[in-house]
Amino acid sequence: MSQSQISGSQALMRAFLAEGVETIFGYPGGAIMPVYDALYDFHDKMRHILVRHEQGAVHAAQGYSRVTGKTGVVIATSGPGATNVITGVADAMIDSTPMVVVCGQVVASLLATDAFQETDVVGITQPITKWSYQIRSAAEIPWAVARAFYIAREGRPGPVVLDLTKNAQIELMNFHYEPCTFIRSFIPTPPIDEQVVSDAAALINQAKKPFALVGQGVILGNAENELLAMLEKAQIPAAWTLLGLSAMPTDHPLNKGMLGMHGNYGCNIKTNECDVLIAIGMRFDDRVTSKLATYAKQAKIIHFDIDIAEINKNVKADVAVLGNSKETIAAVTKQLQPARHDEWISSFDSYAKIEYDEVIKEEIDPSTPDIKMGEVISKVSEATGHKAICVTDVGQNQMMGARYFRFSQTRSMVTSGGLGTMGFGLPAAIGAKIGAPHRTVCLFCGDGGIQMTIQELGTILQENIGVKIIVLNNHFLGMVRQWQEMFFDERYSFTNMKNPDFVAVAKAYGINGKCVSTHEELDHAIAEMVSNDDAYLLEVRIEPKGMVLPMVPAGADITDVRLK
Ligand SMILES: Cc1ncc(C[n+]2csc(CCOP(=O)(O)OP(=O)(O)O)c2C)c(N)n1
Repeated sequence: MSQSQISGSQALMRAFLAEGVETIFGYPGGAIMPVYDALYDFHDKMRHILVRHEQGAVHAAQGYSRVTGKTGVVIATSGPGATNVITGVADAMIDSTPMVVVCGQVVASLLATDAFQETDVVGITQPITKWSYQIRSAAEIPWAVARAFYIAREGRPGPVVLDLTKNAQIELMNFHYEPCTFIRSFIPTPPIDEQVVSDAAALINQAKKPFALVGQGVILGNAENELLAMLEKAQIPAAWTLLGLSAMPTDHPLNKGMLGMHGNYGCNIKTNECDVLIAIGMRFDDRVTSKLATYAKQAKIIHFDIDIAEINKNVKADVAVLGNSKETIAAVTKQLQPARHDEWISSFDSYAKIEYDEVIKEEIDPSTPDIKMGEVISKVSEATGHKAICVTDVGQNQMMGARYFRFSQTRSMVTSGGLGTMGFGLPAAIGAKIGAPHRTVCLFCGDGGIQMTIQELGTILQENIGVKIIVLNNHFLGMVRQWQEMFFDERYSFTNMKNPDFVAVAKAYGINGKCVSTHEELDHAIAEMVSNDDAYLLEVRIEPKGMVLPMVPAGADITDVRLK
């Protein structure tokens, strides 16, 4: 380590390099200019993506992190730059995405004077970060950055914000970097309790009707193989939360589909029929459980999680297996006896058939001239050999993406789960493509959501990022319209959209595209879209009043599945 003096900004760059940072998403401004000046000298070592809005930087970092498993890095200026990252930081917090966000701040001597572009960033971000810290001197930078990456990454991941005063960026300091490996009283990964492992295995060994509910914790713990080994050894059918999607291939015989409000019929019904419910790296979100008072009351509950705060939060666990999913799943599997539950597993089939006949068949292969969302998504998935990364925005497009895209490899679903942030999709797709440049990245978004961050087409133009943007244009804020139809007497209050010519907008940014409104045009355009690795915007005029079904109404029993 060099002992010669360098500026705080250079120290930040060297700390990033020490943490293995390869990509930074950011946007400059007055209070972060010394950092950008240092970045000028490091641009051949780290790629900086200049976004068009700081919210885009955070969502792009999320997309990057989701597909790579690495910690996303964002730089923004103080004041409005910092407040523009807030939505993304909150999104990363609720979806457990590791991220380090560095915001500029006014010089320390001006703090609390309402100086130009001063905001209380630590105050704003404390409830939505794992750690939020103001750095007031250059000497603190290596320590704070090391700690930031450690906290963001370890245990249940999440965002960290560093509020970096301008004087700290300029001051000289002796650089010495030591990665953080321990913080007193912070136990990111609880040690495995062997007794609990035995208790969990005993419950599963006795089960006649075991059912696994799989969440993102499996992906975050890189435990996909361990999960598969467990499910196969004891022949346990499994279903997925929105963020757990893609942890196991869609066509695996034990994969029974998605849980929750727009999940698969059988998965929701069987939740209240299983005798042992094995929740792995999921947090019993209300979109998954619906009414807690009637949720899986007949079952013994085993809850695997790395975060003790999730245990008994919504659903009381009979056995709580704390620890890293890779290790806990493997430990329990070792004590499992090989088993078969053929009748139980095939009992999902009749529900799958009803759902197929009443919902899926018409959705993916419509008998009417109108294009349907499910049709578009299943055709795009097919055209990519089910190997692409599916990024969604929020709304009907999100639920349809989750239902109809098929997955053959992990880390292939990127979506805003807990926060449900419209505008997430386009920048997240950019980050996903940067993280996985050799994979096809398909974004499905609504005509509403794309307009929340549409300026990121400029980032695609500047960085030449080959994302496939599929705008499912129903001229409505579709999901809200669906609720108005079902629960508000069809009073369509401010949900219809008069839209721009999306293809012309894309063209203005140098992106090729097409607008289609028939099934045949759709087929041709999809083939053209996937024929090369360039960016492409496909606007699909779909039926205006499509519905995402099945649906469990908010707050109803999880078995109250509406097929129409
Ligand atoms: C930032 C933000 N504002 C509002 C909402 C509420 N909301 C959820 S879905 C939705 C409609 C989305 O419409 P569109 O983007 O056209 O997609 P569609 O549902 O038609 O697929 C709205 C307004 C939200 N989730 N996020």
